[in-house]
Amino acid sequence: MTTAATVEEAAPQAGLLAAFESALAEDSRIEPRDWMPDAYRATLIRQMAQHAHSEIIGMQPEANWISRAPSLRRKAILMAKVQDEAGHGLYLYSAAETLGVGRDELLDKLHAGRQRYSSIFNYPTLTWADVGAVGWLVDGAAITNQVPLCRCSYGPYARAMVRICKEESFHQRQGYELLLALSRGTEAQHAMAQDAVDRWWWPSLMMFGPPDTESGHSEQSMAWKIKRHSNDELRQRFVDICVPQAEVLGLTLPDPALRWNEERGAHDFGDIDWTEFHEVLRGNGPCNEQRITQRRTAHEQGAWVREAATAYAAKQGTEHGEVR
Ligand code: BYC
Repeated sequence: MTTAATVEEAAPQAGLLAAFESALAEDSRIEPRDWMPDAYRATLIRQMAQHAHSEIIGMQPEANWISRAPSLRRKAILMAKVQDEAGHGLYLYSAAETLGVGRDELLDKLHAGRQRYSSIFNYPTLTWADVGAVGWLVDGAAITNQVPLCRCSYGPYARAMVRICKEESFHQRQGYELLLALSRGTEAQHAMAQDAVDRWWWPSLMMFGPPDTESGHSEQSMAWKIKRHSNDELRQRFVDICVPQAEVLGLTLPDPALRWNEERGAHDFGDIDWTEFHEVLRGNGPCNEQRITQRRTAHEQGAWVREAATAYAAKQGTEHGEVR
């Protein structure tokens, strides 16, 4: 039964919802102090946290090669890239904080296995060529997915993505250039590059998420203009971008079904092994255990830094006469 009191409560709520919906319709940004539906906030927290976690876990497979980079130039580039990933994590955790969740809380959830990070980082980087394949394919897939996020309806996320995408495009180019050098190198180097592409191609396609028919969040996220394109649309775009790039590289994409479809104006490609994707999401990928263990250890070992920073901030506050 609707009472007078519930009608009164519902009226301002309806006004707020209308303001939120008209902001979306006008394509203007929702900002932290604006009213937003709880489910919109929760969806953003889930996606942004998963994204931030992916950035910091993504440091591991590449950091694995810093000490073995084949030249000073390659080492400097790789170190800069891995540092950039840490920075991307920071932008994203900060953007998530504007939704009312602290970084500590999000990290606790990651460490407890209650929030995800991208499936792609559960694969090993076995050879130096993997650094190239990660740059070309993983960062390439990331850019394809993330450029539309620069137009995400939530302001802080959209703005963080602008800077992240600029840096990601440098990452993608370094990977491409590295693979090109290997592909045009000795026979053994070419084979190493091909082997890396063979192993990273399919997992890169999985980064875009499940097919549209199984993507539970897409429809609502697209209505809210958090996502601008569906998982399958972006995956198709990525395949179409990669095919001519692979030709220039002189490397073969490991999919016999890959061919241009004149009618669709796009490439057809083979079936993705979704069982593998779901196994990785369930924690059964080749490196899930290793990645999360290393992350927890790094967090524990960094406790003294957080304590020192807190003590320093408190001291600064006291010296300036502030009460904290
Ligand atoms: N891995 O309904 P769906 C980077 C989950 S960082 C794991 O389609 P949504 C980089 C999904 O969370 C790359 N889980 O979901 C860093 C959902 O789980 P629940 C990270 C995945 O959110 C360092 C379920 O499957 N990029 O590039 O609408 C070095 C159903 O999926 C994955 C981002 O995070 C996956 N691949 O769409 C180099 C970008 N895919 O809630 C590079 C931002 C799906 O049902 N995120 N799931 O348990 C997004 O754009 C979207 O969240 C996704 C998924 C397209 C990934």
